[in-house]
Amino acid sequence: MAVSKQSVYEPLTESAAIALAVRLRLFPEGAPLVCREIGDGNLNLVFHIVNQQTGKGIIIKQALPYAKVVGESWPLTLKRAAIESNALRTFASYVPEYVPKVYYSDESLAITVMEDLSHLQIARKGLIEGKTYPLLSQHIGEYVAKTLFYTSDFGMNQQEKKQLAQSFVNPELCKITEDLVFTDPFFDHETNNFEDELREDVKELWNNDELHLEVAKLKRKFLTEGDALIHGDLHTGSIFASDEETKVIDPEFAFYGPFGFDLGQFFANLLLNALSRPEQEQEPLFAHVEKTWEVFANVFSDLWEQHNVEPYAKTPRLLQDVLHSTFVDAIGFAGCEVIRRTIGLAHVADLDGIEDKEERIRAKRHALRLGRSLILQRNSLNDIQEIRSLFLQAPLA
Ligand code: SR1
Ligand code: MG
Repeated sequence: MAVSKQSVYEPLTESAAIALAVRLRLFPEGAPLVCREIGDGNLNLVFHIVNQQTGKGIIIKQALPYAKVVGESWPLTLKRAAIESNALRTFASYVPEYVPKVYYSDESLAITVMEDLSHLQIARKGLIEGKTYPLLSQHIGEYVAKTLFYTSDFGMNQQEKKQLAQSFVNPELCKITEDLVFTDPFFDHETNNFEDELREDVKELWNNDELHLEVAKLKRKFLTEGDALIHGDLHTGSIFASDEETKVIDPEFAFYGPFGFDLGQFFANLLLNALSRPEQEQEPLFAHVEKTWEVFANVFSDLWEQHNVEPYAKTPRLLQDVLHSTFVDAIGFAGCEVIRRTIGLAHVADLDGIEDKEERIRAKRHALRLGRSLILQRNSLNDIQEIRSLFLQAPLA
């Protein structure tokens, strides 16, 4: 459907969202429609419109001109809605089974109209309830491998890649990650938010020069390495799942970034969930971290062998070198994500939802030590299974 250029931005209400769906003829004429705003993320409005006769629905997602999590004092570009719909369409060309269908988008209204995934559940919520999603790592490993490979200099025409990268320049959303993931948590910054009981542990991070050096190196990679079109915010709240299906949503942070970033964020959020569980229930999370990496490495390697457009593709050890640096970076990025979700501006319900305060503080202290170990020891890990040992040793680190 064509993108309208005349619309003037205004935040939708539930009735305006229904009127828009009717105007776009997304439902049969006269269908009894109901709408609810269901957005529970940090940034956007999300309208769920359902035809009461058939039960069929759609989602209208609209960007607000500010960050909802903070309020109107934090203005935020509406262009992120176009980045999101374009990223969904681009990813759909490689992994249609793992992204929602986009029916319509309007850059001026900052909306994306897409497939209703309400038969699935946000993976973070399900994991908190103790679900394990047996296919999650198989699906995410494949999703990441294909989206990274096919949008990189190895998988697509290298001139076209530069053009694609240009259309995903996303400075404002990248700045959020640069600040909230890589900078603020490592300094005494006003955006940080943590319990008083953690102050001594947090101060240790603020005063640790070795840690600062390693986070600075990771931040530099995020700032400068344009390997592939990455999702940019691949935490478990950006994934809808069931035991059979997985859909990755919300790529408004998409841009050309480092290969390891999406994997790192996903690993971190699995580990954050493990931190919130009793020891005997952590196994499925470790297994997901390991399987995601194994599937990623296998699928990426197959694509490399079969579809590589780079003349140096067959050079001995090049693939191993790319996989190794992706692995090391992913572990480091995971460490930054674990720390920022514990003491930074945007927390996760996995940890904040631990009701018993003592237990919560213990889990958060564990998280800080795990994050630090992931960052500092990333270069000496030999394989993905060693994340388990880091996790188990972290309380003593
Ligand atoms: C102000 S936005 C806070 C966080 O929410 C998004 O999902 C990103 O993770 C961002 O860092
Ligand atoms: Mg999001």
